[in-house]
Amino acid sequence: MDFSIIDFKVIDAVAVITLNRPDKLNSFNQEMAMDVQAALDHCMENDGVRAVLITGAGRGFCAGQDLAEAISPGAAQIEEHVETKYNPMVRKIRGLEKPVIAAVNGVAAGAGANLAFCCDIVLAADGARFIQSFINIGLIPDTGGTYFLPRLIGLHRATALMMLGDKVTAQEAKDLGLVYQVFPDDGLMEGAMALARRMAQMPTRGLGLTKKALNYSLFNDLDEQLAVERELQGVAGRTADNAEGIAAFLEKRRPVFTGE
Ligand code: T3D
Repeated sequence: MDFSIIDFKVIDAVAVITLNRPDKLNSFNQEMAMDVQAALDHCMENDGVRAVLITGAGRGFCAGQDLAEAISPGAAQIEEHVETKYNPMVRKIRGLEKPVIAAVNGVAAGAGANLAFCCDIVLAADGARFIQSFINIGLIPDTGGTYFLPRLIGLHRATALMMLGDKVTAQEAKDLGLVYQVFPDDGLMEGAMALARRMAQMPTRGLGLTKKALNYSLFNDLDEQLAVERELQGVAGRTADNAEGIAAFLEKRRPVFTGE
């Protein structure tokens, strides 16, 4: 597929989406947001993609909205901007029934930080930084931040990060539970690709259904969630990968999952 801003390639069933405006720390202009949305659609529609990796070119991951292209203060269109540019990316990442890994290679600010936090697994380079920088320009956190952050780290910590706009290091983010693993700066992509390749060989439907169940768990009560587990287990239990997993166990061999 051809994109105007992002770099997109599929390697060993891993779709690698590289935000590619390095001179602007990969901040989101309109074209890049539309590219990311189209790339996520492609990942959803294409069975050859079994895991997705999002990263940034150059020294930044993503500095959020391109402030040179921001809607002028007070303009009525800002709601539409959020609805058409940022909200679809969050919905597509959470709705994609395949694992989405963020490999945060450098600074992740504003919508860039929250784009990472709505992914399934967040990896970071040692030198990466996360900033809820919205308040520094008088805005509120968007791109799902007010939904995910309090659920990930608790209300008070999320409030402090969002109200103060303080920089969080990769290690601090790991200690907070926002990042799964921190790599040396020059080892991030190798580590991230190894994880993505591993996940691309796993039972894709099982991973997707796990993600779906976790999405529901963010707002369900226990009884509702038990019902979700029952229903989705029924789906997982009828996949070819479930049959292969059991057969491989009984035959004492490594399973070969096809994602079906
Ligand atoms: O309008 C709507 O739809 C509302 C939605 C809003 C969503 C949001 O994301 S709001 C938050 C927007 N983002 C920010 O406020 C972050 C602004 N950037 C920064 O605070 C800093 O750049 C960083 C802390 C991210 C990194 O600092 P540093 O010192 O490492 O780099 P730098 O020198 O500030 O930036 C390097 C270049 O990138 C520089 O360009 P230059 O001078 O070399 O030509 C800088 O202007 C550019 N850059 C960085 N962030 C942005 C940007 N250009 C446009 N927009 C940016 N967000």
